[in-house]
Amino acid sequence: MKILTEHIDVQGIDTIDVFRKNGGYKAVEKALKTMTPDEVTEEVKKSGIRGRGGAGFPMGMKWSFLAKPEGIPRYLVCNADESEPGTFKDHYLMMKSPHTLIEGMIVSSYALGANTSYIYVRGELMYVVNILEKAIQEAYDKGLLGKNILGSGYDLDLFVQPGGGAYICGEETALLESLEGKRGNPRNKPPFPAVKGLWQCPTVVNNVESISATSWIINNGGDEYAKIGIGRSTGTKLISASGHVRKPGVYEIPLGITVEDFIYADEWCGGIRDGHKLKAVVAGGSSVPILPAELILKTANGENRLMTYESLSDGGFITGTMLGSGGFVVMDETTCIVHNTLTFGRFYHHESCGQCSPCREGTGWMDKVLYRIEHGKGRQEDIDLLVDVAKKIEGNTICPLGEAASWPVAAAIRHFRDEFEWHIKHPEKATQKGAVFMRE
Ligand code: L3W
Ligand code: SF4
Repeated sequence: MKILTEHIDVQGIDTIDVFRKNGGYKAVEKALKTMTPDEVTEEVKKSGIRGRGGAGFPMGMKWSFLAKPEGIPRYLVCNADESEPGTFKDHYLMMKSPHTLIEGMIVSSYALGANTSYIYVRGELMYVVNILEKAIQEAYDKGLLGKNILGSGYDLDLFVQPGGGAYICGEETALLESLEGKRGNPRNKPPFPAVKGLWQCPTVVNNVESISATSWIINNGGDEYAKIGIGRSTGTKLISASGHVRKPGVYEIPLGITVEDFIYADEWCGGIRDGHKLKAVVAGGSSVPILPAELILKTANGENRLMTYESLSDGGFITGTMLGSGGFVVMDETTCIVHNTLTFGRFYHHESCGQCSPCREGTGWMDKVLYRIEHGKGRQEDIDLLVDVAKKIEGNTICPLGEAASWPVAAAIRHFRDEFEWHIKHPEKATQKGAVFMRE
């Protein structure tokens, strides 16, 4: 079942003519000519789709929170600042089929009553900015953007903004600050963007994948979308699979397949690379807790774990994790968990915006302590020190980056404590480069 990627390999799908020949822009015609904005919102609510950027917040509910004061403009902002380590699905979709996102932007902006919308693209992806700008020009030329779209009386201008080149600009309020031309520092919430967003006006911030799915929902109906998936995990999800699998790549899966199938079936990742076995998985991008092989395949009560929001988080952060942004990083037995934790920890230290002390100082502490463990200078008490610092960050910061930094460290120690101890007990094995130690 492919919703977003059905035509992704058709030659020329990045051009408007080929995109239209393959059914593109039908949702714009349907929504703008035959539906009211509220009817479009209703279909999105019925679909049950949850935000695909990482938090999984119900999209229709977010739209219904949008304040609509008289005479104040409203905005739709697409969060295309995809920077989460292990996550590269929005990049893939925009690069291969830019009109899929543009069509979703038109339908969604219409539903929200926005006449100006933005796509904020990760600054490093200038070639994607160029692809989108070319496609947007094509849409203007065909009367799908601009004044009186397809004679419907609805006007929309769509802009692409290259991002500020920092991971934190993907946090929705930092993104809005950056879009306003300021340093990308997250704002305190509430007020949520739905009430005070861009230029202090009501704003919806949605992920690329979420917005792109709205066209299929309008063409086929929210109820049809809700039939795909299981329970509150409806529809399909793009998963970026990387690491030690035989076939890394971006896959569109129906939510609800088993994790085991996703890793081992030929249709998806095709199993672990030859001669190796599964050790651990980071299922939803670097911000979510790592799980060892036995827990990623089965929940704590022995059931098959599914690729759904609920099943992956079953057991909370004791035996579970999160679907997050779908950055599925697979590690085999050659992976050193301490090295991996240090790599992620260093990333968050580098990317912390520095506004709140628990995150600014805590990520630095964790980086330093992890570095010394990895380099043969660790002390036994460092392991509990790391857990303590992680706990002190959690819940005490303005934005989720603090937690994103602390959860993976706490989870790595919870599930692989012996590996941290092994590093501390064997300083003689450290090398100048920071040895990648294996379990003996
Ligand atoms: C109005 C309310 N709106 C919540 C909105 C809120 C936001 C959405 C979800 O973090 C996570 C983070 C990363 N009235 C509302 C309301 N909203 N209550 O709902 O909000 P929230 O706070 O749950 O999450 P968030 O701030 O959006 C996102 C995790 O995702 N993550 C990050 C991935 C990074 C990428 C990337 O690079 N593309 O995806 C991965 O797991 O750690 O926990 O819109 O305004 N009462
Ligand atoms: Fe900045 Fe970290 Fe505070 Fe977020 S948690 S606002 S990244 S210092």
